[in-house]
Amino acid sequence: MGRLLIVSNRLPVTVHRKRGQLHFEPSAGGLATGLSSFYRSYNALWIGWPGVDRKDSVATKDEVKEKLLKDNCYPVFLSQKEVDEYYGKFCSTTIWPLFHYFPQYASYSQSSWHAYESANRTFCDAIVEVWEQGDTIWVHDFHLMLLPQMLRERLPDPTIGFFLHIPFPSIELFRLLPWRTEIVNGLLGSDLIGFHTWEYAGHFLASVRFLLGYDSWMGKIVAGDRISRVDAFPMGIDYERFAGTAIKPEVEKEVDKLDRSFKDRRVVLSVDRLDYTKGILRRLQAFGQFLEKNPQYRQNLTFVLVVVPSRTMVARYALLKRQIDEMVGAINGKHGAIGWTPIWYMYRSVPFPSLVALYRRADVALITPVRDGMNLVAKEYLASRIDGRGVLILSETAGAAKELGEALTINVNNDDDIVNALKHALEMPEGEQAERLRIMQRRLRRYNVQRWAEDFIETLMATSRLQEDMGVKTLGTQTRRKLVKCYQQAHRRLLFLDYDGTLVSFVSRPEKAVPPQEVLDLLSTLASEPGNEIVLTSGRDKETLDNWFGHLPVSKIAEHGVWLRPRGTEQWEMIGPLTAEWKDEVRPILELYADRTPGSFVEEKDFSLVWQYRRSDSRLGELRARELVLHLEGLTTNLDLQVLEGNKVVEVKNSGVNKGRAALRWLAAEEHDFILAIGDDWTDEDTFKGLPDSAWTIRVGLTSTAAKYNISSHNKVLALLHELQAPED
Ligand code: GDG
Repeated sequence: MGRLLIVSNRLPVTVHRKRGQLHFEPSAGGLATGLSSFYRSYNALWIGWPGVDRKDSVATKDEVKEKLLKDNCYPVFLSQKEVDEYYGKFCSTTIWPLFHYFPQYASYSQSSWHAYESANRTFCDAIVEVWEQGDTIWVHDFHLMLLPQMLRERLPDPTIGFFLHIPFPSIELFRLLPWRTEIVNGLLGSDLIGFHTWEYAGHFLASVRFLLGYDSWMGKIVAGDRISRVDAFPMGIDYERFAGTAIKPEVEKEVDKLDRSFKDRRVVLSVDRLDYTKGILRRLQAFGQFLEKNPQYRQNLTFVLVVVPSRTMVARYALLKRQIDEMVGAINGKHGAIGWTPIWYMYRSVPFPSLVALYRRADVALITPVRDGMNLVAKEYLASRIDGRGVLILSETAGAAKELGEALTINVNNDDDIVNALKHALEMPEGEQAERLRIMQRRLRRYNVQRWAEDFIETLMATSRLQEDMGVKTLGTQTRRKLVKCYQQAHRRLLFLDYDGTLVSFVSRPEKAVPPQEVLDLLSTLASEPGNEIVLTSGRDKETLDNWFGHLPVSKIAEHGVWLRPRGTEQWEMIGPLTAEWKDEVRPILELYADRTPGSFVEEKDFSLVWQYRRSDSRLGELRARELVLHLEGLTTNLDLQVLEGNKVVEVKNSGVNKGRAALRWLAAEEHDFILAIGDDWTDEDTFKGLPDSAWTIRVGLTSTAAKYNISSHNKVLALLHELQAPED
């Protein structure tokens, strides 16, 4: 494998200018701290903004670049104005509130969207500069959601992974974004898209289905001729760094110092960036109520509130800061006493050893975000509890709650919930604390940040290999040329062509898929070519096929092989003796499912019944389809029927009838020196399997198949058929 190019808005190193000198300092934040140990152990280059203005002098930029390169970092220079518009506005006041379920705070401005596009393009240019064949690109977070698609357009066949560190919201919120389609398309440029939880991944898949109509199967989305995989990778922490630091003498000293200050008091701790998503005001309110309801804890309890300054230039954050200041003042004023301040409030970033010492001394960590992609502080607190004591209280709306089932989880909007959880935590027997901690620590130690990153990269590689395997089966230019040549050199040619999904795309109502003139002309030309026999192999009823294609010199197979009509004949033939009495028993069952599933309906053919759910909500449809198949299974064995689940349909028909069996009729009739079959679903698999080895078989859509080749869409089928008619070179 080549290098790993990690791309994020900020580099793990930030450059400051102090008194004319450049200073290089580690960046704050979960991503930078979490991944910095991993990337140093890997053959990696980290690409991002170092905090330096693009308008700075060439000499400064050269110096920054040179120094950063020594640390395997590569700078993307953005101007302050760009950063203000792209980060300060689009990222902070559009994406951030909307994705954290604060739509009322989201603003939508065309100019900041343009800045976002342009910043993504600047990142793209920087990556194109350094990318080499074999490098893998891993893009991080909501600042760069357009980047994967931009890169795919500029680089030859790159492997691209994307990880979103914040929640992906439900479609009901995501659809509010004016540029939702662009964002989804941008992300789909990736081979692998990772989220912290399956809930977020599910929301993304629902948005893809809603906006672009692409379905997914086991987290795989087929978009055009590529597959994007979506999966959950709950980000871990550098466990040993916290557990190891917690026993260091300097931390012991800090803990002793804290002990002297707090004396025997119990300590509750919270650590957050200043942000309305973190639920700081609600937490303070609940803490005030706790003191009121539990006077026995007055004088005996201290709440250490660490708030790290953030986005201070945004008005909403400045306001929040004032509100926190006021509320802390009010609670301390109301409950405090000489020698006891209920809330210790620190509005600053604390040095790492002090942070770990606080984790170690706190009896309870009170982490109550309104929404949080993951929340690493919760995990860090647990890792630092080397003494086997301590209780974590965590909002159920933090991604971390999905993994930390042994924490006390609360609904942040319910003050009583927080008050009760605090009491529960403070009174929890030590044995229970140790047991809960032990289970969570074991999990965090195993799936640490290193494992998380490796897991992501391994899955990305597997997806990329899958893409390659698909590529091998995908009908490429050379194979297509060979096919066309074979066709042109042959004298007796037999072509089996499915209709829906193969010559035209699917539409919501089957009767609307009237063949376009282009398809009719194409079939007419192919069918009139001397030596050609065209067989339309459809699931449709014979009347529809006669209406649409009756005037063309083509043969037809209707109802997936029930009826055959060789060209030039007057009558349809039935494939064998079939019965239809069973329909009276089966129809009411299908109708029941049609009533229970909005948008679905029952289609009746001579010898089959079909429940169609293409227009239904796809999750509900799939659930009902499974139920229906189970429901029908017992019944149909007695009646000699088969139940088949297809592309948004469940079909019931007589056993032993299929397109493959029908196709034999033409194979037996005469010798052919060129046979081609193209189809898009399971009903065509019988045809592929029934044809001789020499036949060309092609499945539309990038799914596994008995056909020799895949082709991505019906448009490509039409292009291929047009090519067949072109004169030989
Ligand atoms: C995103 C998502 C997701 C905080 N205060 C101090 C300090 N910190 C360190 C913590 C922790 C990190 O900052 C904050 O972690 P978060 O999990 O809150 O993450 P964010 O970077 O804000 O943001 C979040 C995360 O990405 C990872 O995917 O969990 O949901 O919003 O590591 O220790 N460090 C020091 N002093 C402090 O005062 N030294």
